[in-house]
Amino acid sequence: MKRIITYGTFDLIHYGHIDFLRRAKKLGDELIVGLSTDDFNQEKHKHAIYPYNQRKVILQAIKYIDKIIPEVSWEQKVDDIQKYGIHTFVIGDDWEGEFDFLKAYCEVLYLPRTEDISTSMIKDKLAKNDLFK
Ligand code: C2G
Repeated sequence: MKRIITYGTFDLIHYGHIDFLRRAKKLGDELIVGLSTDDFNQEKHKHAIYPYNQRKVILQAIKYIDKIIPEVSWEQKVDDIQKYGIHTFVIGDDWEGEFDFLKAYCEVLYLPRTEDISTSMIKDKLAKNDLFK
């Protein structure tokens, strides 16, 4: 049983998130997602539109995800890797190198982000009301 773990806010879920999760799941048999809590988002200086419980309901509907745990701190990853017997930690390459310290505990992979889509882009388009230009 090859367990994969990743972490994120996954706000205003979009196809870039979905394709990341599809590729992450392909790395093993089970994918665990550490979903950033609203408090932890504040630490990440991120303001999610959807609160944690709504983001969790959305992730629960995604077939690639087998388990969702709350991400409450930067420090929990090592404990999670040991607690869940994780084989691979994976995250988008916007984080390239940031989690290499986890190589002492499991494989660490950075996957290419999907181009031209992001939650902040969606927010900007909505704010400027130029959704279809
Ligand atoms: N992602 C992607 N392509 C995009 C947008 C996002 O592949 N166009 C990936 C990111 O690289 C990340 C995941 O989708 O691996 C979730 O993205 P965010 O919710 O923005 O994650 P982030 O806030 O960076 O949280 O401890 C780690 C942090 O919690 C990561």
